[in-house]
Amino acid sequence: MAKNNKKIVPIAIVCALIAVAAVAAFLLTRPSKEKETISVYNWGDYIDTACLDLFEQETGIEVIYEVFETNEDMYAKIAEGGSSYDVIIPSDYMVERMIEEQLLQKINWDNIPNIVNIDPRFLHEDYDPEAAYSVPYTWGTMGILYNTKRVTTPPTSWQTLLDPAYANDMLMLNSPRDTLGIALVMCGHDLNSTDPADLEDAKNLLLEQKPMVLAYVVDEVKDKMIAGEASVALVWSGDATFCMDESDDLDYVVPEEGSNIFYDSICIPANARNVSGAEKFIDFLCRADIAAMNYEYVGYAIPNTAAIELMGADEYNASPVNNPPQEVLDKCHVFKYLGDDTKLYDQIWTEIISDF
Ligand code: N2P
Repeated sequence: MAKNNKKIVPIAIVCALIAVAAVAAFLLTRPSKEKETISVYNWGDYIDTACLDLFEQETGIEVIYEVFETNEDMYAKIAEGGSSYDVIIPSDYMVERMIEEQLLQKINWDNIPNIVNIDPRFLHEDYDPEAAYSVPYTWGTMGILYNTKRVTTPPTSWQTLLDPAYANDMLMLNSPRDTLGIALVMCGHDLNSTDPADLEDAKNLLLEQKPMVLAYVVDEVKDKMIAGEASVALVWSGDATFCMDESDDLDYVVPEEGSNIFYDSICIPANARNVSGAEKFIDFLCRADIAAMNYEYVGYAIPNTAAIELMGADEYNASPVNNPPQEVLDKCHVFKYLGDDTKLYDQIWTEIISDF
């Protein structure tokens, strides 16, 4: 017996080791049960988060969601390379830059059947002439949001933002391209100017304005204007719509000197990890019911004809903020990517907001 037992123990150990190895091999080679995810990088307040929940429920794909405040912040994060997103939403000039720098990938339209819902006049814009890299999401203008109780004569000019009557009562956008673009227009220059003399004028104008600025803000502009903390603000039209829905004391104007018109688009970065998940999400956002739900929450004008029809085109078109008259649109221009001259803008902007 004792002799036999001596043999049985090593056999048992060998069997146990084989079993452990088999279980380990099974665990390592079986298909992963990990949840599929996509990672989305969007502007603040730029989606109805209920849409994210719905997407997760419908597809089982979990959305990892992060926000940015400006194109420049988003670009810096992507260009730096340490991060990987599957879906991003840059504006026109930033789409142009990112295509040029090969930071985006072409979209496989076969996988975005709901693209038929997008009004074709929003495709083939100059920033993506072959309509290869971007799916139109929203669009809008820049203008002045003002409190009608305190600004009793409706403003017509950008000069309102230099009026000492609103000293410490005005909000400006903490966004280099937008704010310098409008300053260029206020000086009578092209909003895409790269002429150092024009930019010097714009800089001086913003430095002159600076002591009168209550704050340079982005998403906080909405709460502040709704709460009546300032009388006038430089805003994007969709934020104006959002605020005007919340307060009867607010109105919006695109000044007569002209302004910027922007197109924000959904793109897939070159280094995306889950392209098929990204395509599903983009197609979901282009669905009429989802685009309509998103519009009701976000407030920005949409290029989705099917969603507009679903909500009622007459009501949608009745908003002069999101459906500006042609004479207003004729005076609005799209920002272009300015190549190396972007550095000049960045330098000036740093000078303006430093020591505020
Ligand atoms: C929403 C940001 C809108 C982006 N908070 C304007 N291009």
